[in-house]
Amino acid sequence: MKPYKALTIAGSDSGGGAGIQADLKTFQELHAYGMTALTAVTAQNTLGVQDVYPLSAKMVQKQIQSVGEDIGVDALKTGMLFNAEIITAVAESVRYYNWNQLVVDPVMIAKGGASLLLKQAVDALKKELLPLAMVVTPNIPEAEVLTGINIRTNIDKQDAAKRIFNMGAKHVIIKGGHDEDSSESADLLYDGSEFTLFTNKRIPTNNTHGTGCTFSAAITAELAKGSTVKEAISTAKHYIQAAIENQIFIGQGHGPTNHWAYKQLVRER
Ligand code: PXL
Repeated sequence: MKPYKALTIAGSDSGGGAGIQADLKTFQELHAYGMTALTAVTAQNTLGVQDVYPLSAKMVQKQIQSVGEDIGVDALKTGMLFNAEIITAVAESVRYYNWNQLVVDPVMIAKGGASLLLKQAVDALKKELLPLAMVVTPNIPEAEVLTGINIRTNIDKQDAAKRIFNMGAKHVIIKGGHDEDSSESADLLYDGSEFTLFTNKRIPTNNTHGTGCTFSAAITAELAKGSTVKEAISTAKHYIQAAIENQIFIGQGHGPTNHWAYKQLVRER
């Protein structure tokens, strides 16, 4: 059997809950062969981000090249990109290899408030990377930064999704996890013609660190395996629900999700 191959271009979370660590765990659980191009190292645990050290754009590009020249990629995702130089290098590589199964998770700030994308880099993300994206996965605060819309109602959410679609991404999914007044977590997908809602019940828990990384990694793994975007999102929604519902307790702060829960549930079924 030929393995399906997924690449993540993202930062390292030493605590293991977010970033490339979350991506690799998710790829593995969903049976995609995982590869990485590291953009930055964070010294981090469940209490917060203690330090951030970005790699050079050149070194990011070389890692992508090493993977592209030898192994190949069925689908890829981006997470923490940190600065405009890295974004430009990534966009250049994606165009060079004609990789169109690209999931962009527009990571901006960590839960504790640490910046994972410099303010000056938001424009580069919009202009250079979103036009290459098959799927972009903003949460509500990220969708607000991308569009300048203050998202309060469902209509605002739809307007923001349309606005981001017009930046060039083929599918926009605005995640509902930050809508804490709701008893549900409803993710709104827009594909340029229709809206689709992916809804699950909200779980009261503090252990949600790396949720966005994990969700976008699951979409990427499923795209690598040949799923349609809607199928990939549906599986990713189940994967992240299992990871939040079956919580594990790691560290003293904001803990990670449970990456093995989905497979465990499937096995027990
Ligand atoms: O969840 C966003 C994210 C992405 N990448 C890295 C992170 C975080 C959040 O903390 O640390 C490396």
